[in-house]
This record gives sequence, C-alpha cells and structure tokens, in this order.
Amino acid sequence: MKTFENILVEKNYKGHEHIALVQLNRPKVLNALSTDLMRDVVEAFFLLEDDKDVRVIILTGSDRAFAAGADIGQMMEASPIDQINDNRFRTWKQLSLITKPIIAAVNGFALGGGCELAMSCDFIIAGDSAKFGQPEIKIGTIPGAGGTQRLTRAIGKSKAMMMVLTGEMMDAYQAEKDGLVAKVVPSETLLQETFEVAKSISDRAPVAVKLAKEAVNMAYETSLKDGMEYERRNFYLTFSSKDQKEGMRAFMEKRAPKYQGN
Ligand code: CO8
Repeated sequence: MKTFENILVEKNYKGHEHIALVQLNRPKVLNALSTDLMRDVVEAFFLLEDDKDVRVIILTGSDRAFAAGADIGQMMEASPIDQINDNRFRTWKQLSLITKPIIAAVNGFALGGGCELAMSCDFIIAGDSAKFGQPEIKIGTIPGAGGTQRLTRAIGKSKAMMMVLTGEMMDAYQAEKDGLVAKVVPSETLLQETFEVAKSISDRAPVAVKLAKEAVNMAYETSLKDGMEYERRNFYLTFSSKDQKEGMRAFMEKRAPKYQGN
C-alpha cells in the first residue's frame, strides 16, 4: 500500500486480511482536515475499495482528537472563489462513492469538519472521551460538509439546532443516547472493540453487506414507499449471489458459511 503524508494506512489490520485501518495523522493540529489530508483519505479509501481482500474499513484519529475540524489556518483568508477553486467539496462528495462499510472510531474531539467526517462514515463507535460538536458558529461561519443536514437527521431538529447555534459540544454518552453514535466503549479499548465489530461484518456475505449499506443509505434520500421498493429490489438481487445460497444452506446444514464474495 502506498504511503501518504497525512494519514497512516494499515491493511491486514491486527492480522485480519479483510480489515483495513486508516488513521488521520496530523497530531500537531489535532488532525485538522487540510485539503491534502482529505485528498489522502479519499485516495486511500478508493485503493481499499478496489482491493478485493478488504471488506471493512476503520477510520480513526488519535487519543486526543479524531479531528478538530477543517484547517482554520488554511481557510482563514480564503475567498468564496478560493474555496470553489480548491474543489474541497468534490473530495468530500467522493466519500459517498465507497460501497464498503466504513466505521468511524472516535476518541477525543470530533468537531466541525471532524464531526462531519465521522458522520459521513457508516456508523460511529465512540470512546468515552469523545466529544462531538459543530463549533463553526464560534468562528463566524457555519458547517459546510453536512453538519446542518446529517446532525439534524441523526439527533433531530431541536438538539441539532441548539448544537449548531451555540457551537457547544456533546459528550460520548449523550451522543449515544441521542442516536449520533452506535456504541460507547472505554477509550483505551476503542480500536479493539471497533475491530471486533469490523470482524463481525467481515464475516458476512460481502455482496449482501454492500446491498444492505446501499439500502439503509437510501432511507436518507427518498420517501418510505420508494425506499421500500429499493430495499425489495436489493433483497431480490442477493438471491443472484452464490453467497446467499451458501448462507442459507449453511444454516440448514448447521455449519458456518464460507463466503466467497460473489
Ligand atoms: N485548524 C487548525 N488548527 C487547529 C484546529 C483546526 N481546526 N484545531 C486545533 N488546531 C491547532 C491549534 O491551533 C493548536 O496549535 P498550536 O499548538 O500550534 O497552537 C493545536 O491544534 C492544539 O490545539 P489547542 O491548543 O487549541 O488545544 P486545546 O486542547 O486547548 O483545545 C480544541 C482543543 C477545543 C479542539 C480547540 O483546538 C479548538 O477549538 N479547535 C477548533 C475547533 C473548530 O472550531 N473547528 C471547526 C473548524 S471550521 C470547520 O470545520 C468547517 C468545516 C467545513 C468543511 C468544508 C469542507 C469543504
């Protein structure tokens, strides 16, 4: 795997051939999301997407910060035209093209773009030190990579509005209670616990996992009626895979399934 300037990428994470770890690595600025860092993340994700051995990606930061937001120093004097020419939104948009599951493992600060990046993943597992927030309002701007949209869908209008307008943070337990986070675990064991969840997903039929991810995401994009239709079609589609036959046969034969990813 290629090496990157702003992230560390580990395939065969903890010796598991189907799991990859991507770690944000700008510790001096609490993993502030510079344009180059986001380009690295997206490039690594696409390499892992194309790697047939990889089934689940974990995205993490450091103990102190998942990411404390977009790089304020880089943005401070930018004009709207600079932002357009920088094409950062194109990079962010590409995150949604990854079909494999991405789990955000969050310790410490996940603020501004950091919270938005975590929310762009498929779900979040938080260490008990995690703090989430959209503090852009405190520096004279507003969220720009989904904070007003994804946070509102995750925790509802009232709570999201309060967070976006005050810029105050939410701790890990509150985030779990409000539905932003799937699970809270002790910070010291965050990566191990996330690895266990990733392992469980990587044991499932990869095509079904992709189709399930796609169908759940459709719940954000469409009406219930159309979403149900979409789900049904993906359900039918799983029946064209060998892995569906293997999964059901293995159940009937009371043995563990052996999935081939086709
Ligand atoms: N950008 C650049 N540098 C940062 C950032 C950041 N977002 N956050 C922290 N740093 C730097 C600090 O400047 C400091 O550097 P130095 O050591 O050289 O002084 C270092 O990281 C450590 O930070 P602190 O000393 O401030 O550490 P504290 O423990 O005292 O505080 C906080 C930690 C509370 C996280 C604090 O650093 C903070 O408030 N950071 C800024 C949080 C913020 O406002 N985030 C939102 C940024 S705007 C944004 O994300 C918009 C997203 C739009 C996305 C659009 C994409 C196209």
